[in-house]
Amino acid sequence: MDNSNRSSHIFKIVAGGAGGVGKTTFFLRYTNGLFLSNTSMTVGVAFHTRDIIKDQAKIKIFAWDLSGQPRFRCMQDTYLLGAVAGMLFFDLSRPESISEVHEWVNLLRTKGSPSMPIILIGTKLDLVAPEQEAATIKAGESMADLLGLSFFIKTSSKTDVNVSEAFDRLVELLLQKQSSTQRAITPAMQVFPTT
Ligand SMILES: Nc1nc2c(ncn2[C@@H]2O[C@H](COP(=O)(O)OP(=O)(O)OP(=O)(O)O)[C@@H](O)[C@H]2O)c(=O)[nH]1
Ligand SMILES: [Mg+2]
Repeated sequence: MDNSNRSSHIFKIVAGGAGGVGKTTFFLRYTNGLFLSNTSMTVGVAFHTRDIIKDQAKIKIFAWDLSGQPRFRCMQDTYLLGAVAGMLFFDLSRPESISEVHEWVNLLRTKGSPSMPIILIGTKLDLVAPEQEAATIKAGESMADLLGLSFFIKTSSKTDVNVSEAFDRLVELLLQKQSSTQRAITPAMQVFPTT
């Protein structure tokens, strides 16, 4: 197969959210296809990567998985530099964990790029009682609307629900953003040809 006309993209993504909500487990499911029931808390920051192909484009995802433990917050700012998107997490089976999302949005928008798309991910769907599911999902959707986030998605790393879908939708968004930026700068480049 001829790969020569495929473009390459590198997307640096940062992830945040309260301690223990399942960030690291989510990335391990995506990058290794595994579910770990006994992860240790992340010390400071962890790094995950995966290569994918979407719409003929070769994409490298670099994800910086920031620990949710407040004691590491002071050393995390540098990892936000150059990030093109954010993934923020809360635990659907522990609805109070959504209250930290606001603070994470502020951190990403002030120390990272103010215009970066941020998505909200509800984790551990497998632990949510059926009668509580509708209310928890509504809380996630309302929070995403309130904070101007790109979308909310419910997931389970344990039963592998919506993990790849969350990345697919985010990558699609980033590709669209990049192509609209390119369209916006192309006319100027035509005025000043380089040849
Ligand atoms: N049942 C269930 N448990 C999960 C799921 N995702 C994560 N867990 C468990 O939740 C616990 C904490 O997960 P982590 O991924 O370490 O949480 P974290 O957000 O990275 O935590 P910090 O690194 O401290 O910020 C682990 O015991 C996981 O196995 C899930 O989808 N379902
Ligand atoms: Mg972790």
